[in-house]
Amino acid sequence: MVKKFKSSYSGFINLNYRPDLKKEFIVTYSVRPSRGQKFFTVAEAIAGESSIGTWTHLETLSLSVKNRLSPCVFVVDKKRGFIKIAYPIMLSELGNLSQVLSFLGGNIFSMKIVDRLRLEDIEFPKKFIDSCLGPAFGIQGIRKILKIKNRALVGNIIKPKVGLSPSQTAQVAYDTWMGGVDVIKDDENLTSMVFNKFEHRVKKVLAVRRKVEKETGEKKVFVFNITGPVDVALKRAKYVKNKGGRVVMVDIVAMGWSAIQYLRSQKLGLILHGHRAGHSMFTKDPNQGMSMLMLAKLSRLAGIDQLHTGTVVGKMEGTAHEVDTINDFLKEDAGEINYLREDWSGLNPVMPIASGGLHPALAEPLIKMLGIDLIINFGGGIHGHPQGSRAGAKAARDAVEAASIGAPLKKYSEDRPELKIALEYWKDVRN
Ligand code: CAP
Ligand code: MG
Repeated sequence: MVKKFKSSYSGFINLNYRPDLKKEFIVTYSVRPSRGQKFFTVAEAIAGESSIGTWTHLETLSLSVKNRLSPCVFVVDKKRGFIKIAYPIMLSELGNLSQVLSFLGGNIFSMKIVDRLRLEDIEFPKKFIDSCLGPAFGIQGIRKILKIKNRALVGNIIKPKVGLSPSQTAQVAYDTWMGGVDVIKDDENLTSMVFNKFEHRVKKVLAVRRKVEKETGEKKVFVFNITGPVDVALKRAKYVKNKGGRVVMVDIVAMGWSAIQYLRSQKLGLILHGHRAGHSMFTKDPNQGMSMLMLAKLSRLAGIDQLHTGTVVGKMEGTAHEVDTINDFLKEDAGEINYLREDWSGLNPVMPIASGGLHPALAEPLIKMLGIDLIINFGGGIHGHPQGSRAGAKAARDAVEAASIGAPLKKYSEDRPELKIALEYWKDVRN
């Protein structure tokens, strides 16, 4: 008689286990089992399916493999709906973020016994962190290029998002830089379009940047969006570097970790700006997908120097606690949701970017909440100023300067007409 088979999803729970970040990943998942499924069974299936197990017994699964590669579920919190699993580092390929995602964010999300699943956090072993390149510039490198020490950086997104020609873009950039902005960027959906070819835009804008730097005596940067197939993106990045540019942008969700790691490995000597457009496809539902903190960790490992993380007060989702936790992590401090503190000392810190629905009055609460290691990006909040982009930029710069030194905004605006107008114009806007 044929004996009844047992799945290879068993033997992975030990609530007395003490994990060791030196040789294990510690992973937190929020879990909601499907109807009729037991929490512990689901927890074990998650551990098994993401490592050495499958739905049935395996004649090929040796004791030696089990001993070396078994994960261990060491926290099962049924009430709050989360589990923690320690995975041996050998289950990963050092330096390969795509593999990490197939491993910890793979099949388990499709299992029928799981109703909702969210990858909340991975605490990485130091050996894995050190196997990744991380940001080439980071916060200090960015500040050094711009020669700005003691204030938040003033950013701008050219608006409209798409539609301007290269010459019009350069003209808007001129006005905005002259008004006092430090960092100007392409929008996420502008790459090389029929009305605005990439190379043409780079030439026009960089010619203007040189002129502005001469006229103002300040350093300025423009963030060119190189998003596309990776060979095209690399060609564009090299073009920017050749023409004297300093920063390129990748839409990280659209391009993926493989592309970002590849671009970073090319040692281009360019700051990498990470736009997170599309992240809400998997971060927005609090019970499903992946947390924004995870996206930030992967970005830092991959080599993003400056990353959009949310504004709290702007037009996009993101609570104060969430944005603060992410920014603290990027800037080095471990956020309080970490169970054991990872050691990221080997990789440069990342500059967080607040963007989306911002106008000058919002610089104050933002800096109070998030500190001055921050790029504050204004799009509509500069180009929508009733007196135009240059005045809008001046108002934004004044507001960021005031907030960076803790000066009351209203008083600061008394002899700064552009700021005064902006405060009045957008006074009822709380996105
Ligand atoms: C902002 C923006 C940014 C988003 C990104 C936009 O423009 O250019 O891409 O804010 O969001 O297209 O909406 P406005 P996040 O300043 O005119 O709103 O940083 O949250 O990823
Ligand atoms: Mg945008």
